[in-house]
Amino acid sequence: MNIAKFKPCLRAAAGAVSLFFVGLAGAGTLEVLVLDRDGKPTPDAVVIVLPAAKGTPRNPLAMTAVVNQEKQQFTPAVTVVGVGAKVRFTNSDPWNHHVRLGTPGAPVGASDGQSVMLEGKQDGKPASSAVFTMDKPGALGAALLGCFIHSRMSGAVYVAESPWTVKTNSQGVALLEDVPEGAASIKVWHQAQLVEKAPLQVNVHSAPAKATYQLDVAPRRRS
Ligand SMILES: [Cu+2]
Repeated sequence: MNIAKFKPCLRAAAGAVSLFFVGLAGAGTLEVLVLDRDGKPTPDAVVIVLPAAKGTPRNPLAMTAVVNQEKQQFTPAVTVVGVGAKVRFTNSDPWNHHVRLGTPGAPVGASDGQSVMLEGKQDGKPASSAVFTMDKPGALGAALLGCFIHSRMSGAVYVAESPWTVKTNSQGVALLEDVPEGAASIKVWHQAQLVEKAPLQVNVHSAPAKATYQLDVAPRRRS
């Protein structure tokens, strides 16, 4: 931006202009729309923004989270946390479930995976739960959730390698705030996208920017 252009304004309304410059504190908002192979908005994709400049978003990543097992589903389906976060799994169904934490690419039941069986909830008793500490960031550290009894149960916990990591909403949109101005790359993680795609390069300004990222797959929707 050319500061010289604003000199007349500075003289005219110094107060208003200084407010304007506070707004340009070197960060912007980025709205990322994730589409599947067929161009449909994709919920529960994890958008990771890696800015070249340093900064800190106002809202830090969650260091605790709860994933519920109810109606034979992990809810929420995808959880984004910071490195070292403690995630509690609670079985609210009346029947038993496993919490299986698989590593992407590893066969089910591989020895490096962790699992625990949570007994079904009985009337008048608290639901059984277990806490896992999530300490491996990035795609290789993502925990793919499953249950040995109910094969349709799936989900994921993504441990963010960047403080700008947000999952897409039901409209396939992730809103990232306080992204430092300048160059940034956008990566998208989705459980169904097995081959990592090249990051998208964007330039973040103080004005809200939009970007679209298309996956190579059409993930199955949750019923
Ligand atoms: Cu189960």
